[in-house]
Amino acid sequence: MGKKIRIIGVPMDFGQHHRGVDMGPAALRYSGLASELRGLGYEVEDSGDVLVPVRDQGPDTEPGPKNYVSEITRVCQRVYDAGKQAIKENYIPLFLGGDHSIAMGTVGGVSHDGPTGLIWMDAHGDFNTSETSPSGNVHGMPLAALIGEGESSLVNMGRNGAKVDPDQVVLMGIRDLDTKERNRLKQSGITVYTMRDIDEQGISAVTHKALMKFVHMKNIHISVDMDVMDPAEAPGVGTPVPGGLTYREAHLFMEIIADSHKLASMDIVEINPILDQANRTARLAVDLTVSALGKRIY
Ligand code: B3U
Ligand code: MN
Ligand code: MN
Repeated sequence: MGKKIRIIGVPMDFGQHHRGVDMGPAALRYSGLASELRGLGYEVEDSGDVLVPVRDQGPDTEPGPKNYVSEITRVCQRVYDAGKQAIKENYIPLFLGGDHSIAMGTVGGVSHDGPTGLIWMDAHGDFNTSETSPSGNVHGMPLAALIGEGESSLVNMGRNGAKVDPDQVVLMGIRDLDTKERNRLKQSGITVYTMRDIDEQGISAVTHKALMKFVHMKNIHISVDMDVMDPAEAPGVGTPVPGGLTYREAHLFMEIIADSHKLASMDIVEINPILDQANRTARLAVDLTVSALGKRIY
C-alpha cells in the first residue's frame, strides 16, 4: 500500500432533508485533517471538492417531493471517476461527505479495477430501495444499490450492476432498521454486527471477525457514517440514534483496521456542522481517521 493520500471532498446534501451536511468537507479540513495525516508521514494531496450543484430547495427540513436521484447520480459519477483515478495512481483516496449517498460513487470507483472488501459503519442499514424506503431519502439506500438492488440509475452508475458482492460486505454498529429494510438485509448474505453484538462480544472480537472475512482480499474500504457513534460523542449528524459506539470503541476499531494493512480507501460522511457543538464531530472524525491510517500511542 502506498504512503500517498488524496483527499476528495464531496459536499453533497441531496440524499436527505437536513441542509448543512454539504459543509462536512470544510469542517474536516478546518479540523486539521491534512496536517495530521502529514504528521504520520504520508504525502497528502487535497484535490479539492467534486463539483456539486447547489440545491434549489429552501431551508432545512423542508421535505418536498423530490429525492434528487438524477442529481445524485450525476455527482456520484464524478466521485466514481475520482476514486478510480486515485486508486490507479496509487493513492489512498479519502472521501469527505456529504451524505452517505456519495458511497455509491466511492465504493464503485475504488473497486473499478479490482474487488474491495467493504466495512460499512452506521447506525442504519442504508439498505432501502425506493420501494421500501419510508422517507424516500437516497442516503438510506446506497448499500442496497452497491449490491445491485434499487433504482437502475443508481445501480448502474459508473459501471453496470453490483459493485460489491454481499459476501464482501460487513455492516457494523447498526441499531435502527426499517421493517422491510430489515427483512431484505436478513436475506442479503451481508454480515451484520449490531450494537448488541458489539456489546456482548466486544469491539475487538467483532472487528477481528469482520477482518477474517477479508483474509483473501488485498483491499478494504471503510465507509464511516458518523452516526455510528453515540450522539453524546458525535452530535453533529442529521439522524442521531442513541446507543452508539463510544470514543474508545471506535478508536480500537480503527487501530485494528490499521494493523491489517489493508485499508485502501475510506469515506467519512454525514457530518453536519450546523447541528454540531463547536465542530466536535469533525474533530472526532479526524482523530478516528488518523487512527485508521496508523497513528499509534506507543
Ligand atoms: N432508514 C431510514 C433512516 C435513515 C437511513 N439513513 C439515515 N437515516 N441516515 C431511511 O430514511 O431510509
Ligand atoms: Mn449511512
Ligand atoms: Mn446512518
